[in-house]
Amino acid sequence: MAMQQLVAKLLALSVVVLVMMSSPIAGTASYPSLLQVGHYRQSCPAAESVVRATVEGYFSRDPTVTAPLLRLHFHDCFVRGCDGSVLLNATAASGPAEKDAMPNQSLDGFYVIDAAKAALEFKCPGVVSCADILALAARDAVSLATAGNTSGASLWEVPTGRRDGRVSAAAEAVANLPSSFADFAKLKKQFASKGLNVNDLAILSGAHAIGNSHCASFAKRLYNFTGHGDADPSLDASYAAALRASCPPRFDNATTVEMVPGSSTSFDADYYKLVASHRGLFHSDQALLQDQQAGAVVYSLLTSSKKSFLRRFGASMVRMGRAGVLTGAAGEIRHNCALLN
Ligand code: HEM
Ligand SMILES: *[C@@H]1O[C@H](CO)[C@@H](O)[C@H](O)[C@H]1NC(C)=O
Ligand SMILES: *[C@@H]1O[C@H](CO)[C@@H](O)[C@H](O)[C@H]1NC(C)=O
Ligand SMILES: *[C@@H]1O[C@H](CO)[C@@H](O)[C@H](O)[C@H]1NC(C)=O
Ligand SMILES: *[C@@H]1O[C@H](CO)[C@@H](O)[C@H](O)[C@H]1NC(C)=O
Ligand SMILES: CC(=O)N[C@H]1CO[C@H](CO)[C@@H](O)[C@@H]1O
Repeated sequence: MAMQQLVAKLLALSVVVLVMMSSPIAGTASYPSLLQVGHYRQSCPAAESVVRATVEGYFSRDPTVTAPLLRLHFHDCFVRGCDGSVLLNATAASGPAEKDAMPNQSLDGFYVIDAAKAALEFKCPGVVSCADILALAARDAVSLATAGNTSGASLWEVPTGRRDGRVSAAAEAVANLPSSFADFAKLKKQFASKGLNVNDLAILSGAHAIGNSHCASFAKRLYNFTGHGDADPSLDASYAAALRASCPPRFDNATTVEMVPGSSTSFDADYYKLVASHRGLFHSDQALLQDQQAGAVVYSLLTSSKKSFLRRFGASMVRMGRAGVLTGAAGEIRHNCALLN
């Protein structure tokens, strides 16, 4: 009898210990992980393959689709957490939405998310969140853009289970999205506020290996950096001259340049070669060299394998994807990513 009581007590105690171990510890900087890989395994087994097939369909016709999809997830996560708020349209009641804000001027790829959502609403209505579709589409698009990875393998696993937010405000996008003219200290602070460290900042900046930029995002560096008709001293002089040729003083608003000349649709670590040679397109890219730790990441990526860069990029993307997520009963699962239910 006494033995049985002891066993029962020990069992009860171990349950308590297990519960304590699995609950997030207050006061640590780590974010509670309520997302999990395979969240839709029971509720919508086709969720990931539908997103993948949708992205593949667009990618096979136009490989430039990767960059906007990757950037959309970033802009989603940095404003109110990864809650799909970047996808919401403004309404008379809400006022201007995130996508109406200046930093969002050049966002694209919404049609891919909408297509994936429509396919998923057909298969499993009301189950898969827009926020998760953004995270999955970013992963799939980057995987497809990895030259030499035609096997179609996914580069990293995406924890899912995000729910969609019900608020989207232009002013919050302006306040939370980093400026391309920011210095290191400001970038570090903005990333830290999303639970991301200096390593994440340096690795995620590698997203600028793909895509394009409008002249307006860096023209000040070429002509009037400090307001005295000067160029940004952190920009290589001959590269500045080449950029001035693409973006003359009265540039056309629609003109874009490749982030990485000649390689803007292939995802690799070439971006770091540019930064190391003072040819990062934005002041914020070049600002990585203002910090010893971030600079060390830049230099380490000049010699490390592409495989190792991709592994590190995936790990930082997973951390970014946890920022401020809504889970459990919070938020909703939108039926149309642009509209509240
Ligand atoms: C470190 C702070 C960052 C700043 C200041 C920044 C700023 C910018 C700016 C100004 C553009 C060009 C927009 C335009 O003029 O068309 C751009 C493009 C882009 N950004 Fe960033 N970004 C940052 C971090 C990131 C991160 C973390 C990601 C993703 C993980 C990302 C992904 C992209 C992509 C893929 C493009 C190209 C978009 C396209 O071609 O459509 N950026 N970024
Ligand atoms: C959201 O806004 C965009 C751009 O104005 C528009 O093309 C789209 O049809 C809108 N979506 C919905 C569901 O109203
Ligand atoms: C292709 O993707 C797999 C992950 O599924 C990765 O292990 C491999 O290194 C990638 N290949 C290249 C060349 O990047
Ligand atoms: C350069 O910047 C200064 C200060 O912001 C501004 O007054 C001046 O008009 C600018 N010059 C040009 C050519 O844009
Ligand atoms: C370019 O954009 C600026 C700022 O948004 C605007 O004031 C200007 O009218 C635009 N120029 C053209 C030619 O569209
Ligand atoms: C994609 C999108 O909605 N872009 C908008 C970003 O904000 C500017 C205004 O600052 C709008 O003109 C764009 O339509």
